[in-house]
Amino acid sequence: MPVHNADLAAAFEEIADRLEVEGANPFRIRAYRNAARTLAELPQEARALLERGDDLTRLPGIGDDLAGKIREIVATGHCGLLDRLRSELPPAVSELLRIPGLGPKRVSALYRDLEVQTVEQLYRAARDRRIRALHGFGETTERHILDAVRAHVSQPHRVQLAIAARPAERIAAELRRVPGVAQVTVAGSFRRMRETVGDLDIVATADAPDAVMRRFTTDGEVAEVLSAGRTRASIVLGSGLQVDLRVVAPAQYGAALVYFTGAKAHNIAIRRIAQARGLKINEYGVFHGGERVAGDDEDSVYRSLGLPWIPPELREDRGEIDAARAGALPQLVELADLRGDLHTHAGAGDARHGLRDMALAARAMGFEYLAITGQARRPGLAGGLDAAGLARQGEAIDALNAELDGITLLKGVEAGILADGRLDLPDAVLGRLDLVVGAVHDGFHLSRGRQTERILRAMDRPHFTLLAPPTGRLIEPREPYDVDMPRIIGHARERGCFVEISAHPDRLDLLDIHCRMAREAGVLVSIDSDAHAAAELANLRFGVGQARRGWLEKNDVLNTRPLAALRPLLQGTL
Ligand code: DGT
Ligand code: CA
Ligand code: CA
Repeated sequence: MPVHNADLAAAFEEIADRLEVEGANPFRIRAYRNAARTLAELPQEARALLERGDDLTRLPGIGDDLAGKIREIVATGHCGLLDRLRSELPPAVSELLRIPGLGPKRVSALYRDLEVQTVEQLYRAARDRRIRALHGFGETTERHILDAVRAHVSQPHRVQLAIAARPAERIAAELRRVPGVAQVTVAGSFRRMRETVGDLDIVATADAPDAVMRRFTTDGEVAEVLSAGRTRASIVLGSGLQVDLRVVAPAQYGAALVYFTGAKAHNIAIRRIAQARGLKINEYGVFHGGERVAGDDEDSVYRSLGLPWIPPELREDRGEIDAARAGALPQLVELADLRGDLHTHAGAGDARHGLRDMALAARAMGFEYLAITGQARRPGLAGGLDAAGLARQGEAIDALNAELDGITLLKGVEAGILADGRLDLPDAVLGRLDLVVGAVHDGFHLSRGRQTERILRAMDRPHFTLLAPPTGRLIEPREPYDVDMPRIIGHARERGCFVEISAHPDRLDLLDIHCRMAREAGVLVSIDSDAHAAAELANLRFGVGQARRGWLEKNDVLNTRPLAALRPLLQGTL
């Protein structure tokens, strides 16, 4: 197995962790951490550099000793020092160190005094109240450890975007109120609108950081302050979500924002461009020799690299830099471009609001139309719609449309795609509707071939309009079922039907790469909330984020069409 930079970086991080538990010299520990970082960011493989006979000590933070370790690992796949450290301390130390509140000192005390070697043993020690007696621990610490272990084992390590949005926006708003604070932005994967975030990264500007740091580390939801320096701090909220804050001078805002927005791969790519132009870029600015040439705002940073500003959702090093250079960045769709929502539930089944409430909420969002798409009746579903139920709902919709100005309700249904590709309502019933959303509700275990086939056959039904998230992905806990998306998108194009991004926080599919595929195939994507209550229409912004990550422009999105243009498109599928 060839050794990659990521393997080298992981080995050095583990060495640093273990040295820290052993109480080694802090400079030595830092040297390994810096080297890990250098390796992780290195554009070429260290292995290749060695093969070329390059001198690794020319890399930042790599001295003779570390260069020797890199050579050793590349040549043998092993590191003698790490092997020795592993034999001295339990293998699960690295995992113990990742539990909030457990620094190396505590991990080593727990190991020495209570023989705690694993997370499981840690849990039992805390539960049995053996930790409080240790020197330097106490009852409160023990309780925090117990909570942290529970959070560590029971929670997914990533948090859904919509869930993270609540603390993100609350904390940002509170920091903005601190006197002397000018700008506060939640950067990182949150700003890139990834469907889940590992932690939150906040960048704030202030001439003096003290007040904003204090406000941050004393936030009402803090369970643990992991670190608190002069300009940077990390906290863990009661929910287990970690939040990092970085306070910079107003003139460094742009550079810090670019850096902490990432993604890391994007940062590495733009650093390479900077190097080629004889510039140095970091979180403080862009420099030419000793002179600072950019960094006040993001625009100046990109301009100094000869690029236009790149929207955060595109910053994944997936072609955005070439597109920027060529002046070919997409004009990304915005929430304000949406004219309606084509997949919502009201007035039937598990919907929590009546048709009128939903219609008024949609109108208040500035929408022109709203499709009501209750679920068709099926075994095990309470309140599903049959032909008679749909007819009654159709009459109620006609009455509301006659009464309400400024919003038009469309008649739809969410039909289940059966195992053989039929839909769970007869064609004669579906034909009376404005649109039919097809969804897979069961049979997630089918093979990739059969799953794909059943969806293709369903799309062939005469009244099929819009395919609800065909990956059936629930971010947690259900794994995606395997389908052949290129085939499905190709078929949608032949058939003239559409695919959906569900803005529902649990779903957020299509995946961004499939959005891009749909765009390239000319298949329109509908961004829908799947709302079961009026307030859930607000989730559409996360669907728009997903569309933007998939490079979609206004014209690529079905429900940016005004009603007059939408109707013939829907008709075309009936
Ligand atoms: P997450 O938290 O896993 O959802 O993903 P991010 O992208 O928020 O990653 P995070 O929180 O580790 O770091 C925030 C940003 O900081 C990241 O997007 C880019 C930047 N960053 C972090 N570590 C490095 C690094 O080692 N090198 C470079 N160039 N940038 C980094
Ligand atoms: Ca993050
Ligand atoms: Ca972070």
